[in-house]
Amino acid sequence: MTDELQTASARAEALRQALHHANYCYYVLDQPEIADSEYDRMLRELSDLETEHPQLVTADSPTQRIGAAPLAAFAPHTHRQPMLSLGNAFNEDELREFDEKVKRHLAMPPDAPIDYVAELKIDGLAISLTYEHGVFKSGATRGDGFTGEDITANLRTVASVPLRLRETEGLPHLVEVRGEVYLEHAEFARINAAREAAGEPVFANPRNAAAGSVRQLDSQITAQRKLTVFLYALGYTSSPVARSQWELLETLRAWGFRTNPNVRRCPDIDSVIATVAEWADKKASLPYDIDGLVVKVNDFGMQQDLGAVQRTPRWAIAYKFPAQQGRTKILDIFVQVGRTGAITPVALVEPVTLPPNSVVQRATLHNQQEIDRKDVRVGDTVLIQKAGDVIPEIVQVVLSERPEGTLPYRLPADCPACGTALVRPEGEAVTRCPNKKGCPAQIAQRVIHFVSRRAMDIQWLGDKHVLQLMEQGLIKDAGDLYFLTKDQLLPLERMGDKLADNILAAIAGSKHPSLPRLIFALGIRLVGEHAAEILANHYGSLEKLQAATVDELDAIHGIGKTMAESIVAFFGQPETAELLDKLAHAGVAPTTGDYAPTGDAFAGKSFVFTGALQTMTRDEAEGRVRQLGGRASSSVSKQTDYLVAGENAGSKLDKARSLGVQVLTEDEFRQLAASPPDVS
Ligand code: 0OX
Repeated sequence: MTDELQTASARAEALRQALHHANYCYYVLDQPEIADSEYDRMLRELSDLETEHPQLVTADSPTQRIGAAPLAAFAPHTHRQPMLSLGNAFNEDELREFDEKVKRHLAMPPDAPIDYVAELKIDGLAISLTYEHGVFKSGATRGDGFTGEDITANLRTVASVPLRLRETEGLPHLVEVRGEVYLEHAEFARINAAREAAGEPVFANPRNAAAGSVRQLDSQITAQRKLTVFLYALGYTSSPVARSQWELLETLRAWGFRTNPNVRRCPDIDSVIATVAEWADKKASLPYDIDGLVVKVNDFGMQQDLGAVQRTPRWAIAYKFPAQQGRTKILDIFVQVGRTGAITPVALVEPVTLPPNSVVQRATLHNQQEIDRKDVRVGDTVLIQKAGDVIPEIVQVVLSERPEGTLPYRLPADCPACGTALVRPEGEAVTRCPNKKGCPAQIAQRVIHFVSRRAMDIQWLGDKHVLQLMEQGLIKDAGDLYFLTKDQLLPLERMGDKLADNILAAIAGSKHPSLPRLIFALGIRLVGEHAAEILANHYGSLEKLQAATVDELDAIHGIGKTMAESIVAFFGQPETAELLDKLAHAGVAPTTGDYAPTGDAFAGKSFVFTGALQTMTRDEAEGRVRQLGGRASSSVSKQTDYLVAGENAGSKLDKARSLGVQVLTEDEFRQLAASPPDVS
């Protein structure tokens, strides 16, 4: 090893340790010790070192959380020790019965107290994490308890999954740790808002969203969702770890795992029942969903004696809260076509009031897989549930009340709006209408999206107007809006002289949106407002974005392969060219603002930024370079013209100096970018 490499290697290890510790303080202890900016700076320095010396990348490096290349399918993962499932108790009596059985089995007197641990039952997805010599090796779903799916790449992106355990005495060299991956309410709402904006079907509840996120073949998508984990059990261990559940939770915490703080040691079943009653009221104040409590016999010796029946332990039980459910009947099932062609089946039900006071008439059925899983049929009596402000969903069919002659429901083979054969790409849950160009439902939804407040914000023009304009053949895409005349508007229903004027003025007034709004308004599949912002910052103009390749887009932080492919496919469609042509002819052009190129003073010049900038983000600085016609690159080479060194610049600065690259301070860069000299 050269001296330089040795220094870099030591520095990388110091950075990894500091980052692991910062992560532990933030996610496990909930007591951050350093500022986010300091964390970002260290992560960037480590990433720079690894770019320069790829041999320094380790599996447990905090830089490895960003997501890997998409998979074709999940590999099976056999659990070293099967994952258990829980029996249920629905009321106090059933909890007491459980307590009595425990004592009978242990040959204890009926009035002897048992020491229990009561944990919240997190409504997420059960996972198993395997660590070898303290390093995260693999992560899997439960599957059938024996074999699950290998979701290592996805779990690696979850910030609260430790990539390396804290050094503690007695850490087994091989250990499986079990827990739950879930989404907090705020993140669930953010994901759904973004999906709605990007033309994707929304998730019905946080659990489905967590499952959909963790079972993603593209881990870069998982990385964009802030999933969280709580750990609560062990699978296989190469050496014994604890003598009780209480001790185990303490040990897991010491190893660096996040455990739920709302856990209580209950000296007898009365104390368990009091705890359960307490949480029935308090659960609404939690930032995540729980569907009950898990009650466990604390002592591992007793657990061993009690054993399990068909993978269901006798030493634990899930107490389930009564859900806010109602019974109703399915009157019909129809499908909605989204603007990206996604087909969502929706059940029309007999109106039913769910406590406290919401009347439900429709429930999402998600997709064909979900319909098959629950075997929902028209005519069925069903249990329907609405949690918080999420979309109501069908929990299960009451089979005993199924009338004769019902048939399994199958999504139509053809699009109800245009008759085109629907497709479902292998491995995907969503069925789509592929007729992007001609499907009136998709086109109408695209125009409605284009007009909407967060896109081009064309006021006065309602969804019903858009549908009428389409039906009458007055518009074929959003571009046609700019060529409408008052005479064409006046005959529409719910139209008047003043309204027609207002609409035309609103359309004309929308011609100069910001670039992110325009990109968002185009309705590219998977591109929501946030991605539109990133793309606008990166490319500075629609023309440059249009010319981007999949590899180039994929390399942008926050974009990812799947979105990159969707963007390139969008600009490759003839109907996109037609739309952009119409928009250009109508004079629709983004405001010059912060995005469009404003000069060519940096033309042909290549910039690299390193270290922490103080007065702007790296994105902003790189955006400014592009605005002036230059290129921003991430690694220093002989081709680099300028290296801009922020605070604590590391190895790139040394390299730039050794190659004779001109080094600028942040201040000098600002001056150059504000009034660029003649760069000849
Ligand atoms: C939860 C949860 C689930 C694991 C092995 C037998 C008992 N959803 O929060 N399961 C368990 O324990 C099972 N504990 C939990 N807290």
